[in-house]
Amino acid sequence: MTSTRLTRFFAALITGAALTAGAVAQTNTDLTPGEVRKVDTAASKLTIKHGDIKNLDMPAMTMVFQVRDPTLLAKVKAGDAVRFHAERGDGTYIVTSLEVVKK
Ligand SMILES: [Cu+2]
Repeated sequence: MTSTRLTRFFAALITGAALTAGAVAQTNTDLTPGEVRKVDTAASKLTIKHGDIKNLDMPAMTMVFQVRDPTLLAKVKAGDAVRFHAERGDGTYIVTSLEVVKK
């Protein structure tokens, strides 16, 4: 590798790392409506009563999700209406993005 190619390689690596958190949401941005039932900050988990999740082929239900980015938990509390995106992973379901629906 020339030094220029090496530089590009590392630039790509850094960019890739920065994008990892949002990458899934970028390729599939389906947002599902839901209502937060419980926020478990210690375990980085959210209980959400959710509508149909098209990308997971899941009907409406109330269930526990793992949260990829624990800082998301600071934005919500029980009773909040939200829209979120979830992915399958590590034998569980992971919320990858979340926004509070303003009333
Ligand atoms: Cu579910």
